[in-house]
Amino acid sequence: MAKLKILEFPDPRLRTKATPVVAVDDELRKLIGDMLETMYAAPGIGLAATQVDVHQRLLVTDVSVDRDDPHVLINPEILEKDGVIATDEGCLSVPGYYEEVERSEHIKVRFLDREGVEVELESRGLLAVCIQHEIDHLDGKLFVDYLSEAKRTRIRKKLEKERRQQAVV
Ligand code: GNR
Ligand code: NI
Repeated sequence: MAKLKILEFPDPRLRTKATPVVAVDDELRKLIGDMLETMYAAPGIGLAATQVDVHQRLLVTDVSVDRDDPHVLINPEILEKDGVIATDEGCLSVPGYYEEVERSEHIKVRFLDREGVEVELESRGLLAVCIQHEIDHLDGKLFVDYLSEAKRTRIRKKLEKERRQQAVV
């Protein structure tokens, strides 16, 4: 397995709309292993392929306290959503910033698992939030897009400045 590099806002590649996975094969399973390793090392509770510059509809998540309950969702589709939940969200592609975002509290999602078997999953709370956050990545959307333009610009400028300072060290 290998740890992958995570793209950071405002990298334009994060705005790519991912296309469906066409084959659940060993090459894809290698990518899944690398994404899980990258998510656990970060550490994060989810990671979308978009964040590692692979523009296919694939995400991984693990919201368990013990970090031993991974979910792999290939070509996810939200079938039903209801309720509202507000969560302080963070993102590995927007390091260091946490802001409240409202999403559906309960979702039903259909996807292929890592064996290519079609699965339906009902989730609520943090897992539902995380899956919605990751599907947004696959559509080129970031949690900062739900904030005011002023907040988004402030975050972008701070991250750009940090990156400039890293470049000269
Ligand atoms: O690690 C993460 N934490 C998190 C917290 C609240 C809502 C969503 C998330 S996802 C984030 C990892 C990430 O950036 N996934 O794309
Ligand atoms: Ni994210």
